[in-house]
Amino acid sequence: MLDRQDMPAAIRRADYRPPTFTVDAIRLEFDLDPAETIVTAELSLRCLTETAFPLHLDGEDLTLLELSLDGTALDPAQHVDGAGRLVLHELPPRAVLRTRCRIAPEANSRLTGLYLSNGIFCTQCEAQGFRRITFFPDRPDVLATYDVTVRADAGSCPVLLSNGNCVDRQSLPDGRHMARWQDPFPKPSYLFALVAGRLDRLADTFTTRSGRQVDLHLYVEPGQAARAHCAMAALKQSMAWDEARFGLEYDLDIFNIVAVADFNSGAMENKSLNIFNAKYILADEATATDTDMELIEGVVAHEYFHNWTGNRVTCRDWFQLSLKEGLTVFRDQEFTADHRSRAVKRIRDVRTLRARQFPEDAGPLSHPVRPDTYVEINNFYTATVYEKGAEVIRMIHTILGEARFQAGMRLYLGRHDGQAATCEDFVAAMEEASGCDLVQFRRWYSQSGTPRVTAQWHVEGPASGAGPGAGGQALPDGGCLVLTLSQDTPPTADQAEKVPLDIPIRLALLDGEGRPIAAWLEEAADAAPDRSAPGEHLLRLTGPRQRFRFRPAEAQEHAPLPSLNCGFSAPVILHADYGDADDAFLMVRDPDAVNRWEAGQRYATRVLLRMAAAEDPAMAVDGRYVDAFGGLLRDEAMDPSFAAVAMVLPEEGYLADQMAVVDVDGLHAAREAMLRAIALAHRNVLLGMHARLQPARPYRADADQAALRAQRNAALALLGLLTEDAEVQRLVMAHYRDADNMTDRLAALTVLAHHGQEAARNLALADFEERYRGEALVLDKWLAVQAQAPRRDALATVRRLLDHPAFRLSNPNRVYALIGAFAMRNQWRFHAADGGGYAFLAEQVKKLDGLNRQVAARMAGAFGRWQRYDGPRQNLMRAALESIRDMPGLSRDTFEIVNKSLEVGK
Ligand code: B3K
Ligand code: ZN
Repeated sequence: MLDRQDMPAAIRRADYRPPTFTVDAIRLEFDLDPAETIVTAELSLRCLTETAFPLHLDGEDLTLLELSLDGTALDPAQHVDGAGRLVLHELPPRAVLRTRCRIAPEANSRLTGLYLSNGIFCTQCEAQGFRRITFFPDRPDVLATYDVTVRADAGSCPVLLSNGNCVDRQSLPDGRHMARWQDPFPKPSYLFALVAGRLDRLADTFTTRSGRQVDLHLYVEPGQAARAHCAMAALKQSMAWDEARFGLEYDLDIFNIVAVADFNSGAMENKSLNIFNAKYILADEATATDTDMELIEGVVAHEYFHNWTGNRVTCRDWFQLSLKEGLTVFRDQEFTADHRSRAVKRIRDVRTLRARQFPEDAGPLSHPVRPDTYVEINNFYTATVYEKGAEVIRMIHTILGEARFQAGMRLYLGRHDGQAATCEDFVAAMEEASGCDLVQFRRWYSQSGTPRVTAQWHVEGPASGAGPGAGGQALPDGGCLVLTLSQDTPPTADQAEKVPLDIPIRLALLDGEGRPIAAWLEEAADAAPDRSAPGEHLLRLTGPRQRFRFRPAEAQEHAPLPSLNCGFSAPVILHADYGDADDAFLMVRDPDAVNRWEAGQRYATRVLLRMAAAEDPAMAVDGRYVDAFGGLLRDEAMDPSFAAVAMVLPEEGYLADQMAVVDVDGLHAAREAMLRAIALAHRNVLLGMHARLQPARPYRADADQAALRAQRNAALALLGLLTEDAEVQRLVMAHYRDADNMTDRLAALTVLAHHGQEAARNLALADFEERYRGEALVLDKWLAVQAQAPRRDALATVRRLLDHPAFRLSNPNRVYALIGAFAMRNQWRFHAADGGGYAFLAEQVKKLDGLNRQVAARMAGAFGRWQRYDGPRQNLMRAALESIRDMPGLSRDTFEIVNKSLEVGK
């Protein structure tokens, strides 16, 4: 166990100080070799202060071979401190520092700094990887120009890449060669990149609206170029969209993307040399699903959009991470919404937010969008910084409207181009350009936790005063609907006191047919109606409790039903006065598609929680819900992509979040029973849907065909529950066998692996394994399907698969596919009462920590919700967490996650 004094120290936002030295330019030379790479760096240093400070340069796992200052050699041993930093005491106002270091890329299993992936040299420097390459002030507010020379063996590394433009390329003696790259844009060290290896290239060009021709090069492992077309198309689409919607053009003549097999996250936006996890580049119909392709489009767009939001304007310090990440997620969400179904994209994002961010905010790792403190910054690439950060930007967009938001963007980017900025700089620009007051709104950046908004409404007649709830009685001429909204944010692990936020709530009042009625808001000062669709209102809830009085233009036969938080305009938990009948109505009639989906989810959640609480959930199926679901299924006019999401019941993890103490087995039994009841009751409708929605052949990846496949596969997933129905089971097998694309094949494999009879299940799993032997990314799907199976033997299967040749603990994708899918997406088995799942995860986290601490820390996060379970499970999880915390030599990354999880239990 760590002694108190050895505990890693927390870094605080309040302690930020500007740098005392900056680096105007850096020249780097790499002599690449897997075991011993030599890195020579020449830093043009400039002192930024009047008083003399010692210079501290970050360094980690570097062997300093030579050191000189303005041409005078210094003794390396005298200048490296116990923490691995390079320290120089007396420096002139300007100086040139030269270092020569040795590093070992092939020994770098942490996948940060310079490392090897399948023999390809590549880098990952965000957040603090550059210090593992050379000594440098490795902080984002030091911006330098980079001049990089790469020398390597020409046979094993024919491709040599770095940021910016290639200015020289030459052969060298001994079978080596070199390339020199210069990046004219000053950048922080985290955006540096280098790639060298044997790679195939897919080339294309894009002409910007001002006529600049940009060479687009996509590099992949040999033989994979045919699978890069989807990513290339996405890149060109992103470049065009950023010009059209944000007026932002690309700024260099070349844009490179490299896909590598070993990568901790999804991708990295290094200036003009994006490096990607191959999972987010390689796709064709035979190996990738429609969802994979949509994800690829989104990630390619996200990294490209960083060129302005992140690279041209970067972050002052890592506490400002959401400045680039929240904003860029918002931009990529809008890109997808503009190209596919806006409503379905929004629904997916809401689902992700609820599945990942709300629990984070309610658990031991809760932190604001702009955190105040961290131990290891890599633990803060979180759903809060990314997804909630994007929600904060979206709310600004909702309040300002598109035109004023874009004016704010122009001001922000124009004012801070080439600088390292803060979240405050962003909000100030938005406020200034729009004239909107965002003073209270800023609290979204500093306050953690998910606000709860409670809504109540009643009708008031012209003379009679308050009437009963809006339960069907008429709303006479001169009457009004009174809506009361209140907010509160429960205390979180990191913050006890909460204050009211500025919450934008879009809403409409619906008549008995589900049509928005025209009404005006009496306290108009609270409204900002210019952004609203006809019949829609935008309220700003700023106090703990506010009343809004709506006067309809005409008398109404029925009291209007409010459709609240349309489009999920604010990331809050809504408690409203809806009953089953209201939701049954809204789930088919609400004109706001997000709220139509929401009503269905809310209804299902209520029903499933009631069932879980029953003695035998299977006997407690609510027939009215099953009927309402049938109404959805029979609506053939419904957009298939919407139908596909509406046909999915809330996940067990989400249902668990709604319970005071999670009932693992009750929830699982309730959900399975409901799925089966729906399948049984609507078998023939589902079969008809499956037959009707077969997309025309040949396969096309486009959104229209993808939507048909999605709905058809949603029908298949329900039918798959009917294990005793021979006709249905034959259909599932045929669906698997006849699939001409991965979307359909994987959908059928999932049904068979999760619910199929033993023989069919084994047959399909063996066929899939054989068919995709050697296709690592495809076999990840095979691993994940088995890890997520709602089967009693899931853990035994996962343990067995650890020894399968397709699995490798050193590759993050494999770990996420097998261990991550089990711990995070199989609630029923991970939380099995015997604690086997917990012991397994603790074991794996301990093994991973020595290999790749970022991945280990991420896996340890699965214990984060431990306090929400019953006593025996809590004890088992606490013991697992303690066993990790007490492991000698535990990394700071994993320590922070585990320690915070345990602290909150005290
Ligand atoms: N900025 C990178 C994430 C880096 C993760 C470092 N642990 C990718 C992205 O968000 O675009
Ligand atoms: Zn990003």
